[in-house]
Amino acid sequence: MLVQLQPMLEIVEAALSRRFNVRKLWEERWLSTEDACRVRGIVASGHSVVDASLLSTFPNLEIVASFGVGYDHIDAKAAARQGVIVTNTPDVLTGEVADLAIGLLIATVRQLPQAERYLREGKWASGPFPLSASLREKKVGILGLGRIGRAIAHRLSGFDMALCYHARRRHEDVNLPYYESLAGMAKDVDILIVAAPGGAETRHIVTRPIIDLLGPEGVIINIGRGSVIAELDLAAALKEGTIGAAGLDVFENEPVVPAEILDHPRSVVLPHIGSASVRTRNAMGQLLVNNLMSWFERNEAVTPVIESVPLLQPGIP
Ligand code: 8YV
Repeated sequence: MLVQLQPMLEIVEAALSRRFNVRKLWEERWLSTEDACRVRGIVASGHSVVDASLLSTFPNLEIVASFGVGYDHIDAKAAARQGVIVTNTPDVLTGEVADLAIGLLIATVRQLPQAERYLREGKWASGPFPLSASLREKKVGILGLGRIGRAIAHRLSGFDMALCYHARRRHEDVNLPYYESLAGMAKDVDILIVAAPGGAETRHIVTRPIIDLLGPEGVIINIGRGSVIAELDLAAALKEGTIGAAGLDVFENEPVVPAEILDHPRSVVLPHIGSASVRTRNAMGQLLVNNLMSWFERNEAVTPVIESVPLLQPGIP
């Protein structure tokens, strides 16, 4: 038996119910102890918290299959201690999220949503839209050089802009300037693109001093996780003008967006749509289903997260 924590795409739910006995936890709210013992898999998505206490409710749990690449909502270490593997949906969304980062970057710097609103509000007849900032001759720093950070760098390499990155370690196979310190990079760049995953290690690594180093013309783009940026610091920096603009697809307490960010004339805000195309969400759903099928048919996972890999190696109990 599987328990599903939240509603999912119809085609994912249909594929799951064709193959498995699925219980929808948000509808039932409660399972008998007998049923809890029958649960062998959890189907989770980006917002369903899977902590040690939930994991321990299911003594015969084998797998948590999550919809999305980020899994900061799942305690993967606690799962590993319980012998439970966790899978996510990497790769299939990389290009989509990187495309969105580029769109958000251009929209923020060239003020595309603001210009469109100007036209729709009938203001064009009374004069041209005010001139925007420019991407030309700007230096971009990417925070986080995982799959998505790399795909953003790849796209930006065609933009004729200076690029660099900060990550936990230097990536020897990448020919871009590396900054060991985030502050060092923030001091040198005009635009900071956050492509780092969420979780305890990256929580609030972008705080007011880092934001201020970008300067009053500086721009921050976030398509990683809202928790990476101390959001109230960003709101204050925007209000006080120590940073120029922000383009955000992710927030600390989604779907809540602080009023100071929402109301700022140079903020561009999106409702976490990085991977949200029909094509990519279907591919993510298919990968989630493949992980479950492969686990229950062959005891193999297609895309286990790093914390689960030791559990899948033969010889390790
Ligand atoms: C989804 C994401 O919005 O993959 C991720 O980590 O943040 C997004 O692709 C989310 O997973 C939907 O549940």
